[in-house]
Amino acid sequence: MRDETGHPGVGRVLVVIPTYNEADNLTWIVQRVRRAVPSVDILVADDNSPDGTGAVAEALAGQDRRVHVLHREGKQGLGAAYLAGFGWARQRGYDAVVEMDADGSHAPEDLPAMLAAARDADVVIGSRWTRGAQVLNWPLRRLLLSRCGNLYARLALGMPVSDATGGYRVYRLSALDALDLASVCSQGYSFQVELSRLAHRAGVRIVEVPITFAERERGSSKMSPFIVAEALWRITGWAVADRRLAFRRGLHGTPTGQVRWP
Ligand SMILES: Nc1nc2c(ncn2[C@@H]2O[C@H](COP(=O)(O)OP(=O)(O)OP(=O)(O)O)[C@@H](O)[C@H]2O)c(=O)[nH]1
Ligand SMILES: [Mg+2]
Repeated sequence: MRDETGHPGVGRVLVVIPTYNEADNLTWIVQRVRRAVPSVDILVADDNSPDGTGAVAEALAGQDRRVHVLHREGKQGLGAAYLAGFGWARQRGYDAVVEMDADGSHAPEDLPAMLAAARDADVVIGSRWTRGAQVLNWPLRRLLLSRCGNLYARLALGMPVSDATGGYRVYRLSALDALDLASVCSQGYSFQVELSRLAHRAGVRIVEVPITFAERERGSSKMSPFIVAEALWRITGWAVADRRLAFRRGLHGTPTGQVRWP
């Protein structure tokens, strides 16, 4: 029997959309996903948004059986919402999850190319900083923050990834199973860097696909100085821990298998 929720070469795909006060954006983004890739299911992971996003999500789920809602108690950060979404997907036997913002920055129209790349990859990162990508309407300070943040992450952590902070991704569930998700502690942007780091170290196949990223037009950003500071100190902490471990290994010749990475 044909699996009507399957995407060719990838299997059952769940697009996880975390929301906090995105009532003005959610219907628009869900409709665009449904048009761009009819084969996927959608999970809205809402942190009890005061603006009624949860009710908008319920209305969408009532009209479309492929749209689901995960109501969470309160605002606990992007990372926690995604981990809950990954767990939801695992319990229901999905083969891959997609991370996508609700604010329109991640164009659903780019998803077919990302899913095509996922046929031969474990993790697909929709990159703003690879050849062919476009970033529309971002102010200079955001461009600089993203470029510098990515440069720092790449150099500090030695990852060959152009957009380690980017939040538009496809993960195969089998790849997530290879990562120690219980160790993840990031809340904001650093969640994306932390998962990139875990994936890189687990040796799973990471591929980047150029995307067209656009500044949000409606609703307000949840970016904060705390989120930027968290990324900075976590990346620095991981880099220091990596170097200490490499030094200890050099000193004692400790086999990799006996070392627990921080
Ligand atoms: N469930 C949940 N979703 C969140 C939380 N914080 C942010 N989000 C959602 O995560 C996505 C990204 O958040 P944005 O506010 O767009 O943050 P950003 O994209 O890093 O920043 P901008 O580029 O300024 O928009 C959006 O869909 C938000 O609604 C949270 O604490 N819980
Ligand atoms: Mg955004």
